[in-house]
Amino acid sequence: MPFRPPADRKGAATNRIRRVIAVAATAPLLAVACSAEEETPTTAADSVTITDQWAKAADGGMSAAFGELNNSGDREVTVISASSPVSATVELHEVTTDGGGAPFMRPKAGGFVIPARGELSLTPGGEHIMFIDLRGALRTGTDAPVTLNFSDGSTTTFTAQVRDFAGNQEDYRPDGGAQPPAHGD
Ligand SMILES: [Cu+2]
Repeated sequence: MPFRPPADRKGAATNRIRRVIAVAATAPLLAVACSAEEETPTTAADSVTITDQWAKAADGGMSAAFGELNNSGDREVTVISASSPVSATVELHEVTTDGGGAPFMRPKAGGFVIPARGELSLTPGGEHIMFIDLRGALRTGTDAPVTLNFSDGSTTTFTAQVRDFAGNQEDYRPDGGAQPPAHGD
């Protein structure tokens, strides 16, 4: 192809056409790849396992559950909510810091995302499953069942072992930390 200066509009148009042809040529390949993926329907619940799950012992009020979530699937999955018989309300929380550097926790916008073939650690001081308004004491050595609800409608239930744990008494700011200084979210 002969050299054309950048100002040559005909040359630019030719390049644009070549690009369209290139995209059209790859489109059938993409269609094949997509339909192959749809032939293996796995729910998020099928792909996710939890290990080392535990919950913090508490006399009442609030507590939390933790563990290692593992996604064996090829697509990222999202936990959008959780429930448990141990408390009236269960929330998906993250811990962040305010303008003064003080840690606090709040509902995690968008839920918990577990990357494809990846892991998500729920830890004290990090993302965790929050029990609010415990229906009774969570005693060490007992079990707390927790159900995770995924964005595709599937669910999985695991049992967290209740343990003594004294650390991480984060401030709870259900409004997302909108006290001054405001964060704008
Ligand atoms: Cu929390």
